[in-house]
Amino acid sequence: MEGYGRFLALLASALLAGFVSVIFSLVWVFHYREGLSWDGSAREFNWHPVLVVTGFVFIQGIAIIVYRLPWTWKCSKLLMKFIHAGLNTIAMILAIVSMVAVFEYHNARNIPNMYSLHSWIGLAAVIFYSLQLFLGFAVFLLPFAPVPLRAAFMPIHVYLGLTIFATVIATALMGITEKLIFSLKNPAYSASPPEATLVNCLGLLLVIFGALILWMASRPHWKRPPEENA
Ligand code: ASC
Repeated sequence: MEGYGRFLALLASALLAGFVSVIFSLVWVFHYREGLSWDGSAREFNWHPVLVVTGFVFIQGIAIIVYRLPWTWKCSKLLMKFIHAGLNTIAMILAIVSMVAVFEYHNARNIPNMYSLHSWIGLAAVIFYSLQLFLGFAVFLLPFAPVPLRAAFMPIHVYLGLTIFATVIATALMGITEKLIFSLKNPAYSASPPEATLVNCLGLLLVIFGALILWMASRPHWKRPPEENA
């Protein structure tokens, strides 16, 4: 493989950025907020950033690049499709649970739902992601779709997948910003308290993670080599 060492260095960097993002989201909710629970309180809301960062960003990012891991090229294509679909299914479930946490918290506190741009784009991302998963399963995993249909749908699937992933990261940045403005009162966000610095760094890490995944996913020479009857 051309540039194997470079691929591994990028992969290690992406895994580190993703892993530290998850840790930062946990430090945020446990150290600076009230932790996690499922009782309609602000602690139920806190599942939202944790599950989005873990599932909708980190796991989705890994799902995108599984075909490009060179040591999987000797595994069957079907197995890799199941891993790709399985990781995306886990990410979808975590994204849905993360939204339920917000709705339950809002409803328990009489906070309006679905008014912010973050919520509009976020809900659209979850809907398109679920549609993408369903269509990908029907076209690429079930044995019914003819090869010409698979070939025609593939560029759309790749384009939609990368666009949804980038949109999810942009939406997470909006959500992080909203939450800091809402919850930092004394001292305010503008006074740069430690929580604000930590969470700004979380946003920066999400952008770095996204940039690395999109780079690895878009280099043609790191594609899984085509095989007969695949
Ligand atoms: C599949 C599969 C591929 C593509 C190809 C059409 O289901 O395994 O490699 O679709 O057949 O682009």
